Formats: sequence, C-alpha cells, structure tokens
Amino acid sequence: SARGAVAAVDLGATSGRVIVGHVAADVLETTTVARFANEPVRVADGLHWNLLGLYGSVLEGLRAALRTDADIASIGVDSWAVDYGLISRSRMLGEPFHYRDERTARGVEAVHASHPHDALFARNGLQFLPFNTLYQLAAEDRSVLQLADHALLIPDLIGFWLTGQARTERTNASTTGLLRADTGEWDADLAAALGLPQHLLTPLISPGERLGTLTADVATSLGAPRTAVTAVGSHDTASAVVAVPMTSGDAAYISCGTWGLVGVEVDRPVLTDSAREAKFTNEGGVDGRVRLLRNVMGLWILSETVRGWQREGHDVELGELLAAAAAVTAPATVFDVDDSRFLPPGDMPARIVAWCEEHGAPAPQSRAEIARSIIESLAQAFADAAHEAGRIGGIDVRVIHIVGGGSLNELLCQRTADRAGVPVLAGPVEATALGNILVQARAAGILPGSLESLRDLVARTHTPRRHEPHAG
Ligand code: LFR
Repeated sequence: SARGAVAAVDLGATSGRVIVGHVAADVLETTTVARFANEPVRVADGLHWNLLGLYGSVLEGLRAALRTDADIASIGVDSWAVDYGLISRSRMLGEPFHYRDERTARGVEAVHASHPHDALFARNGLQFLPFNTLYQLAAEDRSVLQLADHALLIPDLIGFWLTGQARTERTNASTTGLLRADTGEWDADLAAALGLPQHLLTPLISPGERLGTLTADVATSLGAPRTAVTAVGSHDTASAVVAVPMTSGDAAYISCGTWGLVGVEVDRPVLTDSAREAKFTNEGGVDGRVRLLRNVMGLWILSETVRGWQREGHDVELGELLAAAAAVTAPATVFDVDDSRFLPPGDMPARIVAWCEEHGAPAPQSRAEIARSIIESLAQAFADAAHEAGRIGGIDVRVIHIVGGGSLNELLCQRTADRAGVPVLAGPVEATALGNILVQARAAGILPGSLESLRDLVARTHTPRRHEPHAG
C-alpha cells in the first residue's frame, strides 16, 4: 500500500516547528526536525512579528527535513490567524503587526461606525475579536495601504516566498472578517464599503490544492528538488480540528495552546442571534466543514504570568508550579478569563487581583494559588463554552477532546472534565501538525477518504488519555 513522507511547518504564537510525517494506511509517525522561538518585538510604532527571522528558521527547518528524508512529497504551512504582511511588487512593506498590538482599537471604532457587530456577524459569522483582519486593515496607515498590491496572511506570505504564488487559503481567510459565511467567497461589497482596495485580497485556494512548487532559488538554497507546496488548513485551529480523534457525533473539542478554541464541528454556519450573543464564531474548516467555536483566552494568561515572574528574577518552572497548584486545598476564585484586560501583554497577576477586587471575590495570594485560580477559571470557561457550543450547534455533548499543548496539562484536563461533568479525552499534543500532515498525505494520494477516516487513523495511532469527571 501507499506510503510517503510530507513536511509540516507549524507556526504558533510562541514557537514554530517543522515536523516530518511518515504516513500509510495504518501509520502516522512524526519526527520534529526543528523547533524555534517566535518572539514578538516592540518598536516605536507598535508590537510586531519578526517574520523575516521566522522565515529564516522555516528554511533552516526545511533544510533539516530534506536532509532526513530526501523523498518528501510535499510541504504545507499553517500558523495563527488574522495577521498579514503587505506586499508591493514582492517586497514586504514592514514587519507584520502582532494581533495583540493596541492599534486595532482605532480600526474597531472606524469599522463599527458604519458596520456594527451584529451587521458584520450576519455577513461573516465571526465572534467580535478586536484583532480580526478587517479591523487591522482599517487601522493601517492609508498611504502604506495605497502602495500595497496584496495583503497576505502569514502562511500565505510564507507560501508566496516559497513558490512565488499569491493566494489566500480559505480556512484562514474565514478569520479575516472579509469572507462571506454563506458563500465562502470574498465579501467584495464589505471591502469596498470600508475603503479597502479589492486587489489586496488574492484568489482563494482550498486545503488539499497545490499552491505551487518551490521556486528555483528556494530549491537551490535548500539543496532540494522543486518540491510541491500544498495548501492545508493553514489556520492552525483548522488543522488541529482535522486531527481531533472524534469517533462519535457527540463530541466537543478544545484546541488549547495560547488560545483555547472551544467548539463543535457543524455542516453549515449558525448565524442566529443566540450564536452571536453567546460570542460564537463560524470559521471555515477543511472539506467545507464549519468550526462553530468560541475563542477563550487560553494558556496565554498562565504563560504570560510565568514570563512576568521570570522577568522579575523569580526562578519559576512550569511543571513545579502546576504541581504546587494541584496541591492547593483552599477554594480558588474563578475569574472571567475573557475579560478584555487580559488580552495585551503585561502584569497578569495584578490584573487578576484587580478583577477580584472589583467583583468582591477573594484574590489569590501565593504563586501556587494564582496558578490554581487561572486553571480553575480556564476549566470553567472551557466547560461552559463546550456545552454552549453543543446547545447552539445542536449536539448533545457527551465527551470533550482537548488537543494541543494544553492536553499535557493534566490538572487543566481533569478540572475541565469535573466542571463539565463529561469525560475529557486528552491528546494528541501535536494535533495541528498532524492535521497539516494528514491533509497533505491525502492530497498526495497516500491516504484515501473523508475527515472521519483521517480522524480514525489519529485515534488508532495516538490513543487519548481519559479523564473521568469527579464531583466537587
Ligand atoms: C490560535 C489562533 C486562533 C486565533 C488566534 C489569533 O493559534 O489561530 O484560532 O483566533 O490564534 O490568530
């Protein structure tokens, strides 16, 4: 039977990796050939990604991949959503902004003046998030925007540098706010009404389609043949959902890393008032599925807390901190993790204390108590969003899958099960890369079939860890 290798480039908000997947009908094996930090940089005009640095790391990772496996059939790229680089005749006009940069507030004001959120939701089906691409574009310097030929989302920008082809992959396009939820095509009327030049938006491409092949220059620099580059679910969450080992129709999923993306998979967008009021989003999935989910703040709050302590010179290690948090016996305050004060980088413990004071709740004191309070608050938000997703999507949720980095956090998984009252199935940790690999392998003819058969392969090769719910 068919067997082959593909390379997945997966860029997260704190780190990136290049992973080679070996795939056959009963095989899904991965080797991480490169792992590198992704560190945003603040300069005079705001918070940016160091995209050229990241691209350099991607090339180095691909070199390592091609050294291990000369016969890699294809390359696929995914990353976080919404952010973009402006391109003028193949030149990038400055480093892309980070979605946590505060300039987006200006864009929200400008867009909502003519298109309030409920009017937008009817078109694009998205939860209000102040960093969605349309708000960022509305906050751009108009003279810079005038110079641009295209706005390319991060994976598409890397795909453009690798192949010379300028396309926008559909799952990630669905996070821009400029794609119609009903047709899945660009909302040209909305772009025009917001004064955004049509040519910024490049032709759409679907997961599984071939973007192109490595340019001669890139191939030479990698010492490789002109390998194919395949479009995958280039929104990392879309790839992660492909690899959630859901084997029944009663599952919710949580893709948990920097964010906790909590939802269910449905066949068509849910554009009702109740979906909008419950802060749900309809993002595009692979094979035309819809990811009905809510963005919950995620491990960002915990990792930014730990980073803050480390900056202050404290010797804090995550594993030890979580062990201490698990041992806390005093009841922990559950705070609202989705309060917008937790979005920008900064002093998280101080913000948690301020939240508690404003709400007349006891504030956690020690580092262990703070960590426990964060975990309990995330678990509660996850449990609530999973059941609400089921209610809105018409699914009776009997099991919750947690994939991504958060699946390694046993306390978080257990407390989510406890608070949701249903079992949590944890893993795989590298769901995003697996989803990227699976879609490429299917496009290369190595694997047949439906998303269900791809998920079945994940379930057979990456058995999840089961957490039964306990009362109290
Ligand atoms: C997760 C993610 C979320 C998106 C956020 C910002 O990595 O892609 O789905 O809302 O990052 O892009």
